[in-house]
Formats: sequence, C-alpha cells, structure tokens
Amino acid sequence: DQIGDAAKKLGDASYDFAKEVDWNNGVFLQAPGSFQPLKALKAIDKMIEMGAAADPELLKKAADAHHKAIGSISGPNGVTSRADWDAVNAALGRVVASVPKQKVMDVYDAVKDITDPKVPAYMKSLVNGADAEKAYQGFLEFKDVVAANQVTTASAAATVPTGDKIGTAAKALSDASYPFIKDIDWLSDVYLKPLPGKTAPEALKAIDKMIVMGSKMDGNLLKAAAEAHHKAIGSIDAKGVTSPEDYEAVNAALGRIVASVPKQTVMDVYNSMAKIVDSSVTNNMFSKVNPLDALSAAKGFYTFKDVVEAVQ
Ligand code: DGD
Ligand code: CLA
Ligand code: PID
Ligand code: PID
Ligand code: PID
Ligand code: PID
Ligand code: PID
Ligand code: PID
Repeated sequence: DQIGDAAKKLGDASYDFAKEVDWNNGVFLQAPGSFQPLKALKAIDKMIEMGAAADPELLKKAADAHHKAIGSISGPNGVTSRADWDAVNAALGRVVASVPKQKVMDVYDAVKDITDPKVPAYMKSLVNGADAEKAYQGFLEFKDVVAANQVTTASAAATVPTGDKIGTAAKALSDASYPFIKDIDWLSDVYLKPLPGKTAPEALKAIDKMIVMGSKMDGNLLKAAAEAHHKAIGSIDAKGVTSPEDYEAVNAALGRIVASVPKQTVMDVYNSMAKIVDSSVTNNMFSKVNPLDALSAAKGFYTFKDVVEAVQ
C-alpha cells in the first residue's frame, strides 16, 4: 500500500537518526516539562479517544509490529533493525490514517501543552543535528501520504456487554475497593520514578509482554475499555478520583479484556512485572493508604479473578 511504500522512504531518511538516539536513556521516563498531572491526564485522554476511534485490527497489527521490533534490537542504544523500524512506522501510519485528522491534532495540541518548548532542541542536541533534520523532513513527506489515505469520519462506538457475569462481579469488586481508590494519591509524581535498580532493557521485557497481551485481546472489548476510561476521566474530582459508577464500568471492561485472552498470556505479564517491581515498591504504596481499605480491595480482586477465569 501507499503508506507501506512511504514508510520505506521515511526509513531512508530517518534510520541514521534512529541509530543515534539512546533509547535506553532514563530521561524518557520524565515529564517533558514541569510536572502537571491534570494536564498530562488530559493529553492521555486525547490519546485514549484517538485509540478508541482507531481500527482495532490495525491497532493489533501495530502492537505485533512493536513486539517483532523488540525482538530485533541490537547494540548499546537499543535500536531495532532497519526492516522493523520501517514496519513500525508503516503500522503506526495506518493507525493514524484510520482516525479523522482532528483526533490526531487534538493529541498533538494536548501534548504540546505539557511540553516545555526547550525539549525538542535538547533532544536534537543529543544526536547529529543534520540527521534529525533529515528525519523530520522524511516525516513531513510521510504525513502527506497518511493524510491522503485518511478517513474523514470516526468508526462506530464499541458494543458493551450487559448482564454478563463479569459485569455483576465488577459491582462487588468496586464496592470492596472504592475506599482504597479514594485513599490513593493519584496526583503524585511517584509513579514516574524509576524502578529501583532496574534497567531500560529489563523494563522493556515486561512491556513486551503487555504488548503481546494487547495484540491478542478482543478488538471490540479493548475499544470498549478505552471508552470506559475516557468516560471515567470525565468524572474525576479535584483529587483525580472518578465516580463509583465509572470506576465500576472500568473494572468490568478490564475484566472482560482479560477474559478475552488465554490465562498464560496474563500470567506472562504478571510474572515479568514481578521481576522488575520489588517489594520495596509495593510496601511503599501500601504505607500511604489505609491498610484495611487495601486488604478489602485485595480480597475483592481475588474473588473477581475467579469469575474472570471461569469465563476465560
Ligand atoms: C518534537 C516532538 C517530540 C517531543 C517529545 C515530547 C513528547 C513527550 C510525550 C509525553 C507524553 C506522556 C505519555 C507518557 C505517560 C506515562 C504515564 C506513566 O520534537 C513541535 C512543537 C511541539 C512539540 C511538542 C508536541 C509533540 C507532540 C508529539 C506527538 C504526540 C504523541 C506523543 C505520544 C507519547 C506517547 C506515545 C504512546 O512540533 O517536535 C519537534 C517540533 O516541535 C519542531 O517544531 C517544528 C514546527 O512544529 C514546524 O512548524 C516547523 O517549524 C519545524 O521545520 C521546522 O519545526 C523546518 C522547515 O519548515 C521544514 O521544511 C524542514 O526543512 C525542517 O525545518 C528541517 O529541520
Ligand atoms: Mg510508541 C509515539 C516510543 C511502544 C504507539 N512512541 C512514540 C514516540 C516515542 C515512542 C519514540 C513519542 C515521543 C516522540 O514523539 O518522540 N513506543 C515507544 C517505545 C515503545 C513504544 C520505546 C516500546 C515498545 N507505541 C508503542 C506501542 C504502541 C505505540 C506498543 C501501540 C501500537 N507510539 C505510538 C503512537 C505514537 C507513538 C501512535 C506517536 O504518534 C508517537 C510519535 O512518534 O510521534 C511522532 C519523537 C518521535 C520519534 C523519535 C520516533 C518517530 C521518528 C519519526 C518518524 C522521524 C523523526 C522526526 C523528528 C526528528 C522528531 C519528531 C517530531 C514530531 C513532531 C513528529
Ligand atoms: C504544524 C505547523 C504546520 C505544519 C505541520 C504541523 C504539524 C502537526 C503535527 C505534528 C501533528 C502531529 C501529530 C502527532 C500525533 C500523535 C498521536 C499519538 C497518539 C498516541 C496514542 C496512544 C495510545 C494508545 C494505544 C491505543 C489504545 C489507547 C492508548 C485502545 C483501544 C504544527 C507540519 C502540518 C505526532 C493514540 C495506541 C495503545 C492511549 O501543524 O505549519 O508535527 O505531529 O493506550 O487504545 O487500546
Ligand atoms: C499531521 C498533520 C495533519 C495530518 C495528519 C498528521 C500525521 C500524523 C502522524 C503520522 C503521526 C505519525 C506518527 C508516527 C510515529 C512513529 C513512531 C515510531 C516509533 C518507532 C519506534 C521503534 C522502536 C524501537 C522498539 C523499542 C526500543 C527502541 C526501538 C528501547 C527502550 C502531521 C495525517 C493527521 C508514524 C519507537 C519498539 C524496539 C527504536 O498529523 O494535517 O503521519 O505519523 O528499538 O525501546 O530499547
Ligand atoms: C528541532 C528543531 C526543528 C527541526 C527538528 C527538531 C528536533 C527534534 C527532536 C529530535 C525531537 C526528538 C525526540 C526524540 C524522542 C525520543 C523518545 C523516546 C522514547 C523512549 C522511551 C523509552 C523507554 C522506556 C521503557 C519503559 C521504562 C522507561 C523507559 C520503566 C517503568 C529541535 C529536527 C524537528 C529523540 C519511552 C519503554 C523501557 C524510559 O525540532 O527545526 O531531534 O529528537 O526506560 O519504564 O522503567
Ligand atoms: C499467585 C499465587 C497463587 C494465587 C494467585 C496468584 C496471583 C496471580 C496474579 C495476580 C496474576 C495477575 C495478573 C495481572 C495482570 C495484568 C495485566 C495487565 C496488562 C496490561 C496491558 C496493557 C496494555 C496495552 C493496551 C492495549 C495495547 C497494548 C498496550 C493494542 C492492540 C501469585 C492469586 C492465582 C494483574 C495489556 C491495553 C493499551 C501495551 O498466582 O497462589 O495477582 O495478578 O498499550 O494493544 O492497542
Ligand atoms: C489471575 C490469576 C489467573 C487467572 C486470571 C487472573 C486475573 C487477572 C486479572 C483480572 C487482572 C485484572 C485487572 C483489573 C484491573 C482493574 C483496574 C481498575 C482501574 C481503575 C482506574 C480508574 C480510574 C481513574 C481514571 C484515571 C485517574 C484515576 C482514577 C488520575 C491521574 C489473577 C483470570 C488470568 C480488573 C484506574 C481512569 C479516571 C482512579 O490472573 O489464574 O481478573 O482483572 O480516577 O487518574 O487522576
Ligand atoms: C501488600 C501486602 C499484602 C496485602 C496487599 C499489599 C498492598 C499492595 C499495594 C497497595 C499495591 C498498591 C499499588 C498502588 C498503585 C497505584 C498506581 C497508580 C498509578 C498512577 C498513575 C498516574 C499518573 C500520571 C498521569 C500521566 C503523567 C504522569 C502521572 C506525565 C508525562 C504490600 C494489600 C495486597 C496504589 C500512573 C496519568 C497523569 C504520574 O501487597 O499482604 O496497597 O497499593 O501524573 O504523565 O506527566
């Protein structure tokens, strides 16, 4: 297709730049400017809306392309192969083309709003500047091909199951865990801190398992989960906490996407996360909330998971 061909030209223009970026640099975990959690949440909300509007099949293919690209990483900078670099760009270009232009621009504008204007120049200072300019020129040509293949109307909303066992169980889980949710400091910057003693390649291994799980999920249910998060963001209070109803809808939606993949795929995520999150992290989280509320939430989760497993 045209986007695939254009991605090859983009690769010609940008792979030198890709090789020069230190993908293992811890700076990419930081906020791209001053820490503004509510504005950042707004930007993520725009990404969620864009994701929910995208073609689910193209999203899955894009996830697969990333998984494959992780497998061809080489060298100290963590760069993927030329062929996989092109395949990722092509897959993301197709995702972008599957949503109306305005949804893409809304993401750009919202991310711009939390990005310090000095950030692009700083990024450029870490690589060969001429290669960055060549890459950007390539992006400008690529985006014209994407725009020429772009849809003009959004896809239909997801169908949300009703009266299912997971929906019923989500009510009980939400009742048991909402007090805990209210105890958590959602606006803290602790969640952007590096995991103690872990390197980027180690963290990437766990992310890879999530990407694989995402690519196996039922596309309609994944879309429904994105829509539920978007709705929940719309009802947050000043401390970032969503309403009990929207919280319940998020739990139900997540239970359903978990049930749509094989158990082992879920356990692969859990086991790989357990390798990078040591008990100092969980204990620190636990120390900041009411312990009885946390225990009630945990009990609710372990009951909920049996219902999910039964329909998995
Ligand atoms: C950039 C963009 C990269 C900056 C990286 C910041 C992104 C941080 C994302 C954090 C999000 C949080 C998610 C994580 C949450 C974790 C939860 C625990 O360097 C601009 C200005 C605005 C920049 C900020 C907006 C960036 C938006 C990027 C996409 C958003 C998606 C991000 C998703 C993140 C998550 C993914 C899953 O656009 O951009 C560089 C540009 O900066 C440079 O400016 C451009 C001008 O816009 C353009 O008009 C033009 O002037 C151009 O062109 C210069 O510069 C000139 C000529 O005109 C060209 O013809 C050509 O010759 C060129 O020069 C060659 O040099
Ligand atoms: Mg990504 C984007 C890393 C998995 C879907 N992703 C980005 C970039 C960053 C990144 C490179 C955001 C920061 C930025 O804009 O830099 N993703 C990244 C990693 C992983 C991952 C490390 C781990 C596996 N992503 C992942 C998965 C999905 C996505 C699983 C779902 C399928 N990701 C996704 C989307 C988008 C990203 C939809 C974006 O739109 C965003 C992005 O790239 O926006 C431009 C700048 C970008 C780069 C350095 C890489 C692109 C290089 C272009 C083609 C040429 C360079 C131009 C110029 C020099 C800089 C960019 C300017 C900008 C205005 C365009
Ligand atoms: C400028 C000036 C003009 C010239 C110009 C110009 C540039 C405009 C630009 C630009 C626009 C632009 C847009 C970009 C958009 C990037 C969008 C990224 C979206 C990320 C998402 C993440 C996610 C997911 C995901 C799916 C999940 C939901 C999420 C489900 C259902 C300034 C050059 C025209 C770069 C969507 C993918 C996993 C949230 O206009 O003179 O330069 O860049 O998890 O959804 O699972
Ligand atoms: C524009 C203007 C509107 C019209 C429009 C428009 C277009 C927007 C577009 C577009 C946005 C867009 C985004 C793309 C992003 C591509 C990002 C590629 C990333 C590739 C990576 C590869 C890799 C790896 C990996 C992880 C490793 C690092 C690597 C570590 C830690 C402008 C059409 C709406 C194409 C990250 C995955 C293995 C490098 O908005 O008017 O057209 O395209 O090895 O991580 O090692
Ligand atoms: C300039 C002027 C214009 C011309 C121009 C220009 C240059 C702009 C540039 C540039 C922008 C730019 C951006 C780059 C962005 C790279 C983003 C990489 C993201 C990598 C991540 C990696 C990671 C992980 C991971 C999970 C870990 C955390 C991490 C945990 C819990 C100035 C040329 C346009 C290079 C996200 C995945 C392993 C961080 O604009 O005239 O030159 O470069 O380790 O999670 O540990
Ligand atoms: C233990 C001991 C036994 C008793 C026991 C026990 C506990 C086991 C547990 C547990 C397992 C477990 C699993 C959990 C899994 C969480 C998985 C999260 C996945 C996240 C993903 C994120 C993503 C996306 C997304 C889609 C994108 C890709 C991504 C596309 C196509 C120890 C109780 C049995 C909690 C997938 C969603 C946006 C990456 O066994 O005695 O306690 O918890 O962006 O994909 O867009
Ligand atoms: C298990 C054992 C195997 C069998 C199995 C199994 C089950 C795994 C499961 C499962 C995993 C799982 C995960 C669930 C997670 C639910 C998470 C809910 C989150 C809700 C949030 C709501 C909100 C917001 C929001 C953003 C705001 C904060 C809030 C800010 C900054 C165990 C079956 C495989 C159900 C976060 C979105 C508005 C609070 O693996 O043997 O069954 O379920 O307002 O952010 O303000
Ligand atoms: C213990 C002992 C057992 C019993 C037990 C127990 C407790 C465990 C616990 C606990 C675990 C736990 C975990 C918690 C996790 C909360 C995660 C919140 C994430 C929030 C985020 C928010 C954000 C943003 C956002 C984007 C911004 C960055 C942020 C940018 C660029 C010990 C009870 C089981 C509470 C990610 C979205 C706005 C950070 O196990 O016997 O009690 O709690 O602002 O992006 O700015």
